[in-house]
Amino acid sequence: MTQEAVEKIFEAVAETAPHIYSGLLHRREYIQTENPSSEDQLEADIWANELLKEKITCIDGVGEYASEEEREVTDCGEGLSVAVDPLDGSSNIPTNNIVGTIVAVYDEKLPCSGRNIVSAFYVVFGPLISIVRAENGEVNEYVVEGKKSNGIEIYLASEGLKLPEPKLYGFGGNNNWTENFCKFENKISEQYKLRYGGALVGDFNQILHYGGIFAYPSCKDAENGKYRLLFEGNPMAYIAEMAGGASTDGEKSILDVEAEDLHQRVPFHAGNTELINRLEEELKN
Ligand code: FBP
Repeated sequence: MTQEAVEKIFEAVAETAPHIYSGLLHRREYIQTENPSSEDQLEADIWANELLKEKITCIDGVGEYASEEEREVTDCGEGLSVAVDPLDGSSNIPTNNIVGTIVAVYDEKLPCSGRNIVSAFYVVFGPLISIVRAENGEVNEYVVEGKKSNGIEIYLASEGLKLPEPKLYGFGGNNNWTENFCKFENKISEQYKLRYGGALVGDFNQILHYGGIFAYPSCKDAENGKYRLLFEGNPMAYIAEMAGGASTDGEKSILDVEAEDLHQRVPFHAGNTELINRLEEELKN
């Protein structure tokens, strides 16, 4: 039953992706509302959430739907809990840079630990629509093609993705880093090439493909960083770890961070294991 429901959730997200992509054109304006994390919302944020919510809540085997755009969890029956960031990096929409969708499927009521994830995936709206999916010890990448008939075609693009030798780094929040994180960044910047695009999906995706480390760390003005644990931190940490890498909140795997609040934030670092170990050492000093 669980696997059947996970499959349907994946299909629902894949089917919705081309609609979200093509619908962005007329929904690029900010509206007068904020999400539960006090961030301004675009029309596209609300609309993408409604599309995904409608498709996911009617799946047999889904018990809860939660969104970065909604304050409360929606109860929709018995079964898995689905946490969605409908449009990650939406401040990239007005400038036409990368955005995406992040989905975490938990086998426990929310809020719960990242150790309860049974599947995680993210959609990248880039030159192509791709989906990276982690489950049962494997990370695969798919390309989704929307058809004129409103149907979709899904192609398996890469099987068993593993983080290669490190090449890149990308760190958010640079004007407020702590002293220890600045020291770490100084060393890393001498060894690796910087790439930062302002959307977790795009920034993490290039680390997954080229190797390296991505972080939005604890900052002087935001001790817990920027990312929401249940919607962003956990699913990306789960994917990084399943691809042979590691994640940390600075001390331990993000998957071991206790979840107390639906919208709680977490300092996020993920990438090749040796770099995550070096970072943890540096932050201890
Ligand atoms: P949302 O757009 O879903 O709120 O995500 C937050 C986010 O846009 C991340 O995708 C991105 O990595 C980060 O904020 C960018 O932050 P900053 O503007 O500080 O670089």
